[in-house]
Amino acid sequence: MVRTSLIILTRNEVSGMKAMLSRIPFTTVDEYFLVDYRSTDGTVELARKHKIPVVAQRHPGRAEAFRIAADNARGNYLIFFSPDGNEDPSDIPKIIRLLKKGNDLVIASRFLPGSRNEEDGQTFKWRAWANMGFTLLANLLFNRGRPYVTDSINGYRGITKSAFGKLGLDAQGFAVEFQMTIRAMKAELAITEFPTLEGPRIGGQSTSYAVPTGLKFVYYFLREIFIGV
Ligand SMILES: Nc1nc2c(ncn2[C@@H]2O[C@H](COP(=O)(O)OP(=O)(O)O)[C@@H](O)[C@H]2O)c(=O)[nH]1
Ligand SMILES: [Mg+2]
Repeated sequence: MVRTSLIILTRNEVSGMKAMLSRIPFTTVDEYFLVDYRSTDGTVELARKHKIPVVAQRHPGRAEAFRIAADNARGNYLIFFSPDGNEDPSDIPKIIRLLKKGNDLVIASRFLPGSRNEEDGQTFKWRAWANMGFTLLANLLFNRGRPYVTDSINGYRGITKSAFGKLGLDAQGFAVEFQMTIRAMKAELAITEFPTLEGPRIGGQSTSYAVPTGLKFVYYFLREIFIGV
């Protein structure tokens, strides 16, 4: 029986994949596959060489990748992992444990005591500050009276397939995690976090550019207000 599905999200991530392959605890999940958007750097070939099934994505964006992943996954628990170096693969069993305990959404947080985020040690932590601002607003508007969520946008997370289906996520690109968190708050799902250690990117390049991504966040945030509960 397939209960846990590990989904690896890639868009030209061959260096990170090479570094992560031996560290991903594949034996702790029931199935795993890659959702890849048109990588041209050997990511897909590397995955195939290691017998990792590949689902090819036609339209770009993490949101689209999440939806394709949920359509293809056979498990009740979906774990999203990005092999770009930022995410610590040894957290995967923690996410599974917390889902199996009955949580609907489990987020690896870069802002809880004991965690680390990529910008720690820098004077200007633009990304972290923007994240904290969006996260504060999401909590104030949509999460009243419930435990504070500290990292509403981290992509490193797990969710039950049924919760994923209920949320009807229709965001585009990098806003999907933020929309997922807000809608989980609105639906009063059980959300929990645990501290994670964010590592530096390994090779490749981020395609999340601060200004367009930030504007998307503002748009989707306002949209959630207008849509209502
Ligand atoms: N499947 C899929 N993965 C993507 C897409 N865009 C980015 N990714 C992956 O998502 C992860 C995070 O992307 P990245 O650009 O590093 O964003 P950042 O971590 O927020 O800077 C990486 O593993 C990327 O390879 C996409 O359109 N489809
Ligand atoms: Mg990243």
